[in-house]
Amino acid sequence: MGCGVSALLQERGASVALLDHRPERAEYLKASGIDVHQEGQWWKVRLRCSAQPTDLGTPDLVIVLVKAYATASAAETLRPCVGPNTSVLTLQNGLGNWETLQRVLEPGSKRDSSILAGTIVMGAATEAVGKVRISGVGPIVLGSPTGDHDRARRVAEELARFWPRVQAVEDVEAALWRKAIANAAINPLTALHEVPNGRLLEEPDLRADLRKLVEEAVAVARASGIEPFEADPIEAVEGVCRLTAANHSSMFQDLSQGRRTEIDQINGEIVRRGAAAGIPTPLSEALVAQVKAREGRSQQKP
Ligand code: KPL
Repeated sequence: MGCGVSALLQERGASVALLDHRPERAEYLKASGIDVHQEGQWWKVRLRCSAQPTDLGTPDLVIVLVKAYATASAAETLRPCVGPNTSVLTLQNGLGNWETLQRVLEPGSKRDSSILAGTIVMGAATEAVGKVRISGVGPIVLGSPTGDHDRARRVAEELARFWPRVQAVEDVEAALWRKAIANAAINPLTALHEVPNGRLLEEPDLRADLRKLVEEAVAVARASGIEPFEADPIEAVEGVCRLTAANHSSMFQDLSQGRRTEIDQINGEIVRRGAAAGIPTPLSEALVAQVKAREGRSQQKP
């Protein structure tokens, strides 16, 4: 996602610098650029890239797209890039990312934080280092979880110059939960059964589990004071499956390639928050255990 989003923003005229924690990969991307496959064609984007945050100055906007288990260490790494006029926007999967960024980057601050949060829907798969296939670019929805709505609107306006659809919302927590609920239902099932997202609608057993996972997660959201969906939540998540039918979810890709998954930051968060609110989440809990067991069996790559 980091390579894909950087490449698309740079191609559309933004001045992008990519911060990659792996020095050898940063060097490679700097020298070779990013190859993007989109709508049947490969094209190349060259951009600034470094593993040294001090090489990259203090931009107007830092977008965080690392895996959700790496948010705290990414925040430590990117600290030198955060100047007085910098906003930091997480578009990661999972719950708890903006809180982690705020804890590391602005300890003690509660309101009008420079940390923004949002969601992005984009099908992206890494074919090799610096080679990314993009299969659909959806909107970015963002907002200020601490109430700095002017900042969120300014950033959304600026980002909309380079991204097809950007929406600033005041209730960003609902948007984060909507995405987390879709991920909590789609990702572990597709990863464990090794199917593309659309198959969850075709197999009756998988569809029943999908619905159960949505119900569990929505109950936890409601217990946390969030009403994530205006209409039917199950219909909404099934809509994501339809929209991304041919996609292999990020968790499917991670598990099948022996990488650590975001299960703890997606379903794990829902289980923990459910337990704190007295809401049972048995299916999510079972899938956390199954995904972790599979992670443990495959060779771990960071
Ligand atoms: O965000 C996704 C992911 O794979 O992580 C979805 C929306 C499920 C698309 O595949």
